[in-house]
Amino acid sequence: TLIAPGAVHVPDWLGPLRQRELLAACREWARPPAGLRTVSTPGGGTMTARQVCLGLHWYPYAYARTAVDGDGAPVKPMPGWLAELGRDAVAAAYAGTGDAGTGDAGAPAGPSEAYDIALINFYDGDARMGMHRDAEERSAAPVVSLSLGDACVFRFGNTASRGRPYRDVELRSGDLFVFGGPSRRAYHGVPRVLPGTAPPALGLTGRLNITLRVGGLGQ
Ligand code: MD5
Ligand code: FE
Repeated sequence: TLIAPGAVHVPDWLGPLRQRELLAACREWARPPAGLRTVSTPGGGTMTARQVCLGLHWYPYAYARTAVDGDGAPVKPMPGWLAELGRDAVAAAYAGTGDAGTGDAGAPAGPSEAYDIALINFYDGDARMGMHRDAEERSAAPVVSLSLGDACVFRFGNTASRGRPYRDVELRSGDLFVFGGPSRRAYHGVPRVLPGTAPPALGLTGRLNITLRVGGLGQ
């Protein structure tokens, strides 16, 4: 479903088996060193979603090679299979819009732009994420978002301000969302998680979101 130019929602893209595999991988990545951490914001607060990074470590508002605001360990590498999943996700999303990632659907990553960063956010029942833009990547390649566990209300906004107009979309376990083209720099957030909505067989309480990104930040 095309939500806005470049913004494509593909419900239920990951089947139950791939959801379970991805969750198992996230649980491994969440372990120390450079594992799951609470992110402090420059204003003195903390983010309610906890995070683990692969490839490069995000901290407000920059990337680093080590978990600078965690245990200082080198960030875990981005696995090749996850980079491929990012590329496949973009192809699948834009194929569904009928114009293969050109024009209104947004441009796919260039041939030399591999997905090299994964940010994994864990939301418990009362976690949320305020309206923000993702601007630390230098590449214009689409951001790939994969959701696991409890559903959430995802708020997709505009490029001018945090306020209206925005559109609320429910994201459920297994859903893919690709943000490319003009939507790459739109404001967005997660106003709430919907506790108790995870598929029972997955064995996850809370919500996990995996974003795959092209940094364009060099080696
Ligand atoms: C989430 N994560 O559900 C979201 C999914 C983050 C974050 O926002 O920064 O980790 S990614 C949503 C996204 C990325 C890039 C552009 C746009 C949305 N957008 O234009 O709406 O945990
Ligand atoms: Fe974001």
